[in-house]
Amino acid sequence: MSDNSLFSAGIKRRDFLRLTAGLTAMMGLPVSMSSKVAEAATADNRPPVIWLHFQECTGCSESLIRSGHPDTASLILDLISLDYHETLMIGSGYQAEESLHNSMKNNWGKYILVVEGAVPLAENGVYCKVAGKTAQDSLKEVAEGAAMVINIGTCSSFGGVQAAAPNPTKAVSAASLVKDKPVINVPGCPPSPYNLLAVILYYLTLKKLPKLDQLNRPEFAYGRRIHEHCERRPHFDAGRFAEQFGDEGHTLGYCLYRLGCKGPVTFANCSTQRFNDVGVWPVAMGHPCIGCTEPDVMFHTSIYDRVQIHEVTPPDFYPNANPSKRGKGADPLTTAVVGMFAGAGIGASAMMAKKLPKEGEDEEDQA
Ligand code: FSX
Ligand code: SF4
Ligand code: F3S
Repeated sequence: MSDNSLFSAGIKRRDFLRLTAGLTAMMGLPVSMSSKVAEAATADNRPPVIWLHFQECTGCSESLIRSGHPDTASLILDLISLDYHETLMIGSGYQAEESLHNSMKNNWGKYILVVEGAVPLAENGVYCKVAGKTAQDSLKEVAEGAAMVINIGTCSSFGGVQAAAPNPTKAVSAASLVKDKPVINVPGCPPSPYNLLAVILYYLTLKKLPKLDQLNRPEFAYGRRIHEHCERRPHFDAGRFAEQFGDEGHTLGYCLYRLGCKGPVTFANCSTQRFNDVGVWPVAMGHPCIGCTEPDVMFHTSIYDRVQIHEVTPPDFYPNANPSKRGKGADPLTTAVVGMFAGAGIGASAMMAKKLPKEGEDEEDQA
């Protein structure tokens, strides 16, 4: 893709540069790399991508193609050569199969395989077949010639809803079946399209995978808990909780922990990156996080159950308790005090509580 085709696709240069600068920061790269990222995004070396669908709801693809401004979908689709995608391609039947096999043959060892959905193993995989082949066989065949495998969504990363008890089709993650290729998981149900875009851009810019966590997720996107950067966090620390949907606390934007929010045990960047450029994410909309990026949370615990808080990490904006160390992050004492209070379920550190307005008091009254 050339620079011109990207901009003629309706993406304004200023928006594009702003986006690549933001993505550079999100990927944990120095700002000086921003021009390299923009260069990689406009270079003429689109990697071929084969996108397979197994057991899922197509929400991952939906989330991608319905992304906002600048149009993330256009960006991703312009960055890659999407040779096969069952729901987006125009061709069907034998024509579609031919395009899959041509792409594999012409790009053997070089294409990126994106997998959406889990793989059922019960009864020889009969519960998910495309073109007469089971999901398991298709995955094996296409993964063999791939340079790397990106599992998009929680179903392909961890099994998702299909693998929830009693798991009648014996669904497993695609990640668990691919053993001899670099695998990167981009979970979320659905995942943020920015995370897929950032993974592809990182790979195109640096020709390697980003640093991964123990669940093969890119650390730049899944390295921190939702809870650390949640706008409702001061309410958690102050012990102010919504007790029921629609009650006063809920209306006032209090913490959703008691409604079952899984933010304290969920690693993802929803609270910072947000979705679709309109600044929303589930918790901002008043819905508790359901832990959709974690293997053992969503569909494994009920939505309204409260998670155990073992370790409370203070948000970045906490002042340091030790004045001589201010500006260097929270010291262990601050962390311990915050953790002790929150862990005991009695609300926040006195420090934060002092800073927050009391019930019925305006913030301005505090100043
Ligand atoms: Fe759906 Fe994707 Fe959830 Fe799964 O997203 S949004 S069920 S992660 O595979 O289509
Ligand atoms: Fe935000 Fe949920 Fe943490 Fe409350 S428990 S601060 S709503 S992430
Ligand atoms: Fe999922 Fe929680 Fe984010 S439910 S979309 S990880 S806020």
